[in-house]
Amino acid sequence: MLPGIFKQILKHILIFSALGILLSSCQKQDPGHARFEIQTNWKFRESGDSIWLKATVPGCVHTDLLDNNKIDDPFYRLNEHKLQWIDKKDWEYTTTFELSKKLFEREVLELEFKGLDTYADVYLNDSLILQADNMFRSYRVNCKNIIIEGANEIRIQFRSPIQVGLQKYNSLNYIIPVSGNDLSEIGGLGEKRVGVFTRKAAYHFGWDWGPRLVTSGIWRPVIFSAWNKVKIRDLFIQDLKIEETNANLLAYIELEATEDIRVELEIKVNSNSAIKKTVSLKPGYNQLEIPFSIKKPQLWWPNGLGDQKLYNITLELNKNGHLLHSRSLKKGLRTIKIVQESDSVGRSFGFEINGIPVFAKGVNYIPQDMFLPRVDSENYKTVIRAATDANMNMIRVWGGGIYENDLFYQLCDQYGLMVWQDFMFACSMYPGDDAFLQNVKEEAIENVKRLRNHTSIAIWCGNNENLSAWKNWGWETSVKETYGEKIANEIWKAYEDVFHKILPAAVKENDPDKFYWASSPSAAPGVPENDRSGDRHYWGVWWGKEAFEDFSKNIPRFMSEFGFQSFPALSSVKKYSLPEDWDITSAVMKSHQRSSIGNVTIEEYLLRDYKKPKDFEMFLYLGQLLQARGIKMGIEVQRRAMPYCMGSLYWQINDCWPVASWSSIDYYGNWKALHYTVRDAFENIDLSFEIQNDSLQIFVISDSLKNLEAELKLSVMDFHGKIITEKNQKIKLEGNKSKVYMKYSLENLLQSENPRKMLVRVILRGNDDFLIDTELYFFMPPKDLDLPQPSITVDIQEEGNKYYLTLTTDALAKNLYLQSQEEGHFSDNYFDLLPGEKKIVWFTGKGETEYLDFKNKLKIISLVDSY
Ligand code: BMA
Repeated sequence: MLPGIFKQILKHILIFSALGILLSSCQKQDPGHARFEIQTNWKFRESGDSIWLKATVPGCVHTDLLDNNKIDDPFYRLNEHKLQWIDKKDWEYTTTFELSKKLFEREVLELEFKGLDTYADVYLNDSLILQADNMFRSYRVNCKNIIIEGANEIRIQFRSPIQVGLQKYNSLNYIIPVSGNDLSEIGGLGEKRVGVFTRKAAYHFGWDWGPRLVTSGIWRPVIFSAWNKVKIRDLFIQDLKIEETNANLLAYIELEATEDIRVELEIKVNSNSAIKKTVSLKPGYNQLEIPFSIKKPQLWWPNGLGDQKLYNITLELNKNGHLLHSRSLKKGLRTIKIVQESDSVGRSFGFEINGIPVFAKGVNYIPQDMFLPRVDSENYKTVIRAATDANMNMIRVWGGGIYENDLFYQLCDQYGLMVWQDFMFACSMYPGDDAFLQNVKEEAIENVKRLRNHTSIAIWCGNNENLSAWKNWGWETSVKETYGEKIANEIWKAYEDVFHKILPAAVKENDPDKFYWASSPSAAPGVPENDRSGDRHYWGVWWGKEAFEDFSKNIPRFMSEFGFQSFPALSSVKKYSLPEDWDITSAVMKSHQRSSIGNVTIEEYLLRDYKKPKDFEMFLYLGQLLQARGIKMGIEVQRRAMPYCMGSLYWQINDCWPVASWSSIDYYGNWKALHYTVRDAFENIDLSFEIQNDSLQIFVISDSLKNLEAELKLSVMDFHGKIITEKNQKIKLEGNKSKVYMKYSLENLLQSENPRKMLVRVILRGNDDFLIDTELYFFMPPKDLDLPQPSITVDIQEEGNKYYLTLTTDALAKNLYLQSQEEGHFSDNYFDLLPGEKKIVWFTGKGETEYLDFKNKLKIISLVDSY
């Protein structure tokens, strides 16, 4: 990521020019409507201070303090711990903006606060116009009577979410159970976990991959609008029936008018008129339902199964040939169904798109930064592209973060990533008083309405692990023991009110075709997880210290979480630490590790499969290989088990600060070994091995919808490429299926050779000789392999901002690891290279790189160099 200050400048330039385009197009088209973002002249101070400092809006207190050199980088070394005073204070933001006579004379003048974090009293020209208390909601205020022509002042007072939380915490005569992810001790609050009282991103209070940095601020834009006559408040396109010949759609339109008015309404699809009619509007809110259709629709498919066709749909309101207001959106056409069928075991759980059962391949997603406003469009593109580049078709927006920005979902629509969308509740029980429930209801309705047009939204889910915590982690029992049945019932009632009433109603009323699932994981609403029905989070690997091989004993109907940690590579570790910190027991490394069992667990698993690394850098390298090895096993076990299991979402794709975590991409956007491995494990047609009764079973898992004529070629060879045995077989590869196509006893394959020195290579080719996949099997875990020291050669060609590397070796180079001193991305890394093979990898630099510099500083090692 760019350093904060540069990013802010760049962002302003971009937003400014985007705004310019927006305003000029608005002026041409909708002369009655004007809209601008109030972005300039913002100042902030701690409440009561006399000095105002320059502020960035959207932004937050921590980044403003950082930009004013009042604090050090919160992510560096142990700085987080020194910054805990910030969340105990109240903060104030202010700006002035000019209103021209022309705008002032419009009939309706409004201010919209897209995101206030969190307890905010908003004053316009010294009048209190809003009291906000939910970061996930936006607030619109009609300010016609308060706003003036000329200079106007906005002032926003943010109350400390910690102080408000403490008041709420202390006012209850029992403690609401909350997981230890709320890092109250770091915040100096001891056991008082106050995060649940505030509708604010839970991860701000700490998580087992995140720091505790409870910020405040204006995190999304402040918009001023002035308009006359009529405004489109909402447009929702509901699918009525999508068939090959026709898509029947229904436009739900919400309009606000200032007078009795007849307008000509037109819906256009890709600029062509789909329907036109004249409607009469009354002053105030008007709701219309207008059916229309698209002939011979081109369908939208998830990544890997087809194109992501999106239609531009525009609603225009005209009067006597003049455009009054318009709104556009992009929409894909597809059917989506969650299939839950009872069978001899339990009840299935899987997604069906356009009538086809689709195995969900994907990942869990957390917010990309502790300080949300600095996540820019490049960061969004990087993470969504990384997901689809790794052959994923689903991403889960996890409930301890935020309902993401529109851009996130636009990219998911565009790239074919289905979204499993949690509501923002995680690992806690919550208050159930009327004000809290009402707040949640408004939040749910607003976010469902904001996101429902996105083709990518595949499922709404009430919460993350709240049900498991209550029923399976002993919370219900301990509340009953401590406070009695009555309090336990009260807490459970709050659960039922939110997850079994308010949220499903918000989905049913506003996004009626979408499926609502009360909790992830669960077997059914109110029924905790198991392997027979519903979705599951399996944490026996990692938390239970179970072997990676145990993934095969824990196959659910849909795996929505499982994971294993690693550290980022040394180049990333260097950015937040000093050489003296490079030891997993150092204070800095322990602080950038938030899992209570963290570093020792990595070490313990590592020594099960790998030899002891010779130094810290090699520990980081092996740790990444270990993570990749484990998660690959999990993914492949789950894919092989289709259609019993119909989804595999590992935990987690990204980080919100530099840390050791379960992520496959580190905070700086660098792929760990896991992300490269996931790309292979999620391939549409994937070779996969399973040992059963001392036999090697060769599966091909195909997500392709077509059957194929193909050929399997198996070779047993030593690490110098000498082939011992070869077996070929022509196969009819069945589409959308996982099946064993070859099976040999290990004895038969090995003959009497030494298993430490042998491997099996299987190649899958299409009939036209087209290479589909290659997979290697080793008879022993990496620590027991008798690896030769390979001599690796590399030829480097420069082309534009890329370097093409051609790699060869004289003996097996296991987990060949390319490192550049320059920031950039290798197209492949951590792969096994066999003698006789030629591997081409390209490096795309983030900045300018000199050829000689790149060449001289390129470092290549392999597993044998790590101990
Ligand atoms: C699951 C997630 C997160 C957590 C992760 C790793 O419980 O839902 O809450 O970070 O496991 O422990």
